[in-house]
Amino acid sequence: WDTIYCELCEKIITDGKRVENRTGIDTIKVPSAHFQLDVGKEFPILTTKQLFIRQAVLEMLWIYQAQSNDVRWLQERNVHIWDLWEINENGDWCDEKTGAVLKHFDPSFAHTIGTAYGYIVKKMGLMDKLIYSLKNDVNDRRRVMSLWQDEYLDTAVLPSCVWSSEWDITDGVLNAWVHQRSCDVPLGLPFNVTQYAVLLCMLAQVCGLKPGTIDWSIKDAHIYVNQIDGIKEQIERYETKGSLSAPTLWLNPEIDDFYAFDASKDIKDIRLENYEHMGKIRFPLAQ
Ligand code: THF
Repeated sequence: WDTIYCELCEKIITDGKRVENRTGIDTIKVPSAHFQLDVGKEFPILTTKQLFIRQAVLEMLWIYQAQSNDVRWLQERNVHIWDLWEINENGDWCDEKTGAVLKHFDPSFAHTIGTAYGYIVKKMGLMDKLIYSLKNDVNDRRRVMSLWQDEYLDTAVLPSCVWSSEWDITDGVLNAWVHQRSCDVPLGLPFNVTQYAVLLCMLAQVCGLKPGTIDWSIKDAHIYVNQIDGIKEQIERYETKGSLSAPTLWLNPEIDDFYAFDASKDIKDIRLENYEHMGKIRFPLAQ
């Protein structure tokens, strides 16, 4: 996964076009990127930088298990990656630096990110439908989980970036196809890939399947211009040291209900074993 990742970064830096966007910090972007990972063979997590697995897994559980849009759920667990998109008491979403109101929402959305991610999963009953199909309709070809629901886009602070996943069973193996409309390659993508790999393994375990492949499709893969130095450092690490051997994911084997995996601060039913990495790289986050 480090190889695929660093090659994508390299491609963005060499072929990418510099563009403006809503955040005010330019990106260099390529319009599309695709790759496939075999989670059954090797657990995908970057080793050329430290990936914060606890935060990544909790964000995934927030969306798919708790099915929440409440940022306090994350904050209570010491995860602060959504703080910049929290609607305040007055219903306002504000610019982190100037305090200017970027968008106003109904105050009933206070402390949430509005109608995106976990809100949609819950509203549409997406997770229950998926699990039912995985357990009861092995040959189903309609397992599309779409977080992109037109009537809910206006009331979302940020419409879901990873917005769809499709789930395939072939010969007892569970495979996923994930689609991302906009991809912050330094910060978002390493989290997202590892999260979906964990989700795939959890679903495989509770549905009596083996974990298989993840195909990942990105539209607009970008690096913010203030992240380029960090990415060059990461590519340099890869070129001089290669990558380290992948860790293994441990899931508590006694759990056979997706909703029973512990989602407290220390996620004790989900653990990485032997995770070696080359240390943190700090990347700025564009609001
Ligand atoms: N906005 C932007 N500009 N990029 C994103 O990746 C992004 N997300 C979520 C919503 N809006 C986004 C937020 N996800 C980190 C990771 C994921 C995030 C936001 C922030 C982050 O800062 N990670 C650091 C360290 C975290 C820590 O120290 O705990 C890292 O080094 O990985 C797309 O999902």
